[in-house]
Amino acid sequence: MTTIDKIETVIVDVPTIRGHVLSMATMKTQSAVLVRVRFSDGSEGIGEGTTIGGLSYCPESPESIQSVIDTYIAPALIGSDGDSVNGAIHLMDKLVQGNRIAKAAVEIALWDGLGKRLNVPVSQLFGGAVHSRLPVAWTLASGNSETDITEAQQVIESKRHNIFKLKIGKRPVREDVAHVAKIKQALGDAASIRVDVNQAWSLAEARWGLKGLQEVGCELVEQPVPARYRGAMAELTSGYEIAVMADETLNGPEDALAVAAGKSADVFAVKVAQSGGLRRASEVIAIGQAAGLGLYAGTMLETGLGTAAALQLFSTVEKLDWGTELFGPLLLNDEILSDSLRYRDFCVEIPSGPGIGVALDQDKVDFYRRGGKKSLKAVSMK
Ligand code: MUC
Ligand code: MG
Repeated sequence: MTTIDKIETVIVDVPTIRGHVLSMATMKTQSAVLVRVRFSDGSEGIGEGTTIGGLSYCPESPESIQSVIDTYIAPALIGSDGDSVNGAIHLMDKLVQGNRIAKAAVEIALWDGLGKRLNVPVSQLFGGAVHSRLPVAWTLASGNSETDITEAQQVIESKRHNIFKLKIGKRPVREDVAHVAKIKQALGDAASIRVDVNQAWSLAEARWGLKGLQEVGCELVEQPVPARYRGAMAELTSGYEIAVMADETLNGPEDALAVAAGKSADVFAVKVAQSGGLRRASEVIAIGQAAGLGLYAGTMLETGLGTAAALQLFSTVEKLDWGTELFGPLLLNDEILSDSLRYRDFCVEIPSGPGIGVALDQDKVDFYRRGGKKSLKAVSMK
């Protein structure tokens, strides 16, 4: 039996290419928890657990993710069967409540190790890829309409993206709608425009917001109201033509079932980290499919590592009605993989090697490692 010998974690703090302005925080750095699992036969697997804006996005932080893995998950898994990813998932669920991102980081490393030992990509462990590349959106979040328009025009020109998610919710609703209108007008039919409010609106604000957004040609609104207001999400979903997408409200299969049963969204933003790993994300996908909802591959702005893991899973999903936003590594000022993921022709290519199909550049990991010589400030927010 191949057993789990060692689980190591490190936090890397990598600067972003520009300030990423969200309703709850402005990111200038992305902090990712990288996991390396060493197995008894000498093989290894790597994983990533990442959140957004410290503790401003969800109840897990980079520091809590690392601490949960080091203190509770690693000691429990050492010595157990390295080939039984399901066994590890059950053990983690038994010993650790919540903390889905921490569990996802370890689970990804276990799938990676298993795929490498079997010499197959992780997509094959989920039944096989049906896509070799997937459409990929870009987020416009500089905080300035003119800068966003220039940025969008550049990436359309270079055929990198023609789907844009605009981050709104920080300014008054009327100003946000005007900002979206300006960008839609400048880009015209060359682009699909969607917005993410990151829970910032009350129901009353959201009613005005959705009305205004659909009038200016925006196609979708993500998480307009707080995650716990599923009734408000249901009212907005049935009350307007514009598609409503669930993000923060969707933490694993149980939430997916509740959102589907309550008709609280038209679309699921499926996030591997938020779901609790690749297995749980595949269950969220299955619930969305069974309920006839639209699917979208979401991101926690992971580095290339976590992004590649997500690509392995989403390459197996036949219909991703709204595409993906798996652009995380492009928001970072530096690459921590030895070979970058490839973005071209408005798509991201699925890595084809064994496991999740990517390797870390160890020098870069050492360079950006928290506590290392070049350590950046932990979380840089406004
Ligand atoms: C979110 O809330 O969806 C995903 C893309 C992006 O720019 O921010 C995230 C988080
Ligand atoms: Mg979102």
